[in-house]
Amino acid sequence: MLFKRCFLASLCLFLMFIGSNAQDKYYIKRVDFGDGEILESKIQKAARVIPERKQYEWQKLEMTAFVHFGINTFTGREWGDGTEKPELFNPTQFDANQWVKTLKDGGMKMVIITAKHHDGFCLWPTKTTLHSVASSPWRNGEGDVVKEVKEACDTYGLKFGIYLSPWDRNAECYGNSPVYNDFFLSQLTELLTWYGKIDEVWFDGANGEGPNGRKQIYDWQAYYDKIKELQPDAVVAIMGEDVRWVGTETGYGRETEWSVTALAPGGTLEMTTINQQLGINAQSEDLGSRELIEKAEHLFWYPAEVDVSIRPGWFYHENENDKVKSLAKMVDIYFNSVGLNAVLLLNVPPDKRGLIHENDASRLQEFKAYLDKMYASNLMQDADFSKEAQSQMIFSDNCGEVVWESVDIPATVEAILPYEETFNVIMLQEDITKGQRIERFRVEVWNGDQWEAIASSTTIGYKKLLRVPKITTSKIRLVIEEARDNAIISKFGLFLAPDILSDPVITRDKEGFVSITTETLDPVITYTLDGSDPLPTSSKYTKPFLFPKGGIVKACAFINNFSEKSSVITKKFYTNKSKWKVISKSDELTNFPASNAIDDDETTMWHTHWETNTLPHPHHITVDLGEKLKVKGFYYLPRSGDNKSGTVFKYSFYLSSDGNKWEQVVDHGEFSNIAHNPVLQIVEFDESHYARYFKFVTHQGAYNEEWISVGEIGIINDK
Ligand code: FUL
Repeated sequence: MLFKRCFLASLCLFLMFIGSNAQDKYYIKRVDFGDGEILESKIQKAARVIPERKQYEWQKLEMTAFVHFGINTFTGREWGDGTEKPELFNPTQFDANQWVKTLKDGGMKMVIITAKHHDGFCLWPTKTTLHSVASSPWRNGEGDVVKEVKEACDTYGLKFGIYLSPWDRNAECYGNSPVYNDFFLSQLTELLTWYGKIDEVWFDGANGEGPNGRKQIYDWQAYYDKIKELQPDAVVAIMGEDVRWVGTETGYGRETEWSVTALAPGGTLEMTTINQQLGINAQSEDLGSRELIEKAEHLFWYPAEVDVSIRPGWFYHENENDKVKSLAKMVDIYFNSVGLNAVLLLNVPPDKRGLIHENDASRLQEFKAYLDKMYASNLMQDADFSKEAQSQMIFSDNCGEVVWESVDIPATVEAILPYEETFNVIMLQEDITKGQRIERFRVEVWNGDQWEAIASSTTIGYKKLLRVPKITTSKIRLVIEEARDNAIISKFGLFLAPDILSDPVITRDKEGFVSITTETLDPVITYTLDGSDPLPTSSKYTKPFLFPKGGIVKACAFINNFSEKSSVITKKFYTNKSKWKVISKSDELTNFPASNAIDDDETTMWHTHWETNTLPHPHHITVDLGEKLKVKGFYYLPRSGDNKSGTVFKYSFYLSSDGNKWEQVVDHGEFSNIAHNPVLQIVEFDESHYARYFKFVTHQGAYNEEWISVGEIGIINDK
């Protein structure tokens, strides 16, 4: 049997790290090239950059949880501005055990809590500021969220990490650099000494202060030194030296994901200078190609972490209870994070009660059940390797696991299964304790006559998962086409992942007709309009129906006589826009007129001039609703697709009943975090207003561009 369990894992790991082969030189975490070093020699070295032990331990966690909880949970915002009163923080049923148990049941191996977000409110009774739980009514000011979460993690055997935002919108000393650095170091010291072992420290790179804001020069080196002194086994993420932000908040990593990067880790001057010279940052598509290595003077083991929220926002918002990601989406994210050589950091934000909401909890359970079912049987378990494979690979025992090292590149590993098997997932892993080496590979199956390629890709790294259409065979082979040095494979697995029904898609046209579609063949789609979950007995969808006033449509697709169903998909529609008219706008491109912003079609947009004749902010659009409505808020939907150029960050919003006299309802508001998470923005006013006209004025773009783009803009009406 080729795949045995490793019972002496820790002992073996130690042996692996000191290296069994003395002539092999490895570079732990960093390699520096000599002047004029040729590419071949650089590539040889690149193949031998290996993780630090703590980075390797972290990588093996695969799935970790983020918990965004704090003052924003109670104000409904994504970024607080630091003026929130601590009295607002008052969860009524706070239960850290419920969080950690729910996350563990969802397959998570670590919990990272937002000890302090950008608003500066501390979830532990810090001595550095009064802006903390100690000034809140929760547990009469005696509570400590960090302590309770850490204790729950210990109870359930999960690792524990802290998020501490460097950007602090409350601290008075923020911007007075030496003073704030001391303040921040004191906060860090408390967190790193009061709660026992900390496994990850997460330093957010977000800093929203504008050109007139307070500019803080962070002393990153002092922060790193403090962590090394107090918690040497903790990995430091994002603005840290051990774990890299994958570059988006979508849940999707790169197909080519190198853990050995030219991107220099951390925020120190040395590292930022290296990155500036190479013209790269965490969001660059290429961080490790041969072309880049040719230019680079150093390489680093700097692996990717994919952070994404189970809901659209990072914090809990009641109006997102029905927007918890579907099972199909969660599984897709899994394959595109863990399956693309990254660690998944999935955010699950507790609600105002201080509990993980039922909807998130049940999705996590479904997700874990799905993965368990998929991994239940590795169809390669009893495979034999052909003679040819054995001549091309050296098989050796690595702590009870068989690893194979190719004697050359290209190399082919042909495996023969005892029986014909059906699979749709291929899993490959490199032994990263010896580096990440593979640059291109393909997988082929024997179709009775010849070898047929069923999948191909570039990097593998710690783990690569490839989804393929279901295939039945007893002969499969891996062809390693290109690698930086001999390839070392630690696992080759085949699995049968259960089918998931595609989610129904609910849309409404400008006239107010709702359509529900799905990619699933021969489904029965049922729907409700009263907020309840659709059952087999609910209204059956057969053709578009009129729904002009808006409300909630929920839909579910069933197959096999209702024995299998999709996730329930919810879509909220506001009053329809058929009577709306744009009566004034600052600018528009002919192909992207302002009217596209109110056509109820998310795929069209309003875009102002951007290449030539660009006009600066403010831009504006004024809309006549055609009737007087009770308006309790508005929404802004960024343009659809991956390109989010022109997304708006700062805006003002006005209402009027006659189009002449205007009331400013929001003065210089911000769509917090929209640059990294450009999802639907819902702004609810403190009170409703009767109005027939609205005006939306922009002041700043999310990417500091002068032009703007708007997928849709609309009002939220009170009926
Ligand atoms: C971002 C922050 O601005 C968001 O609020 C969130 O905390 C996310 C994980 O990181 O940079």
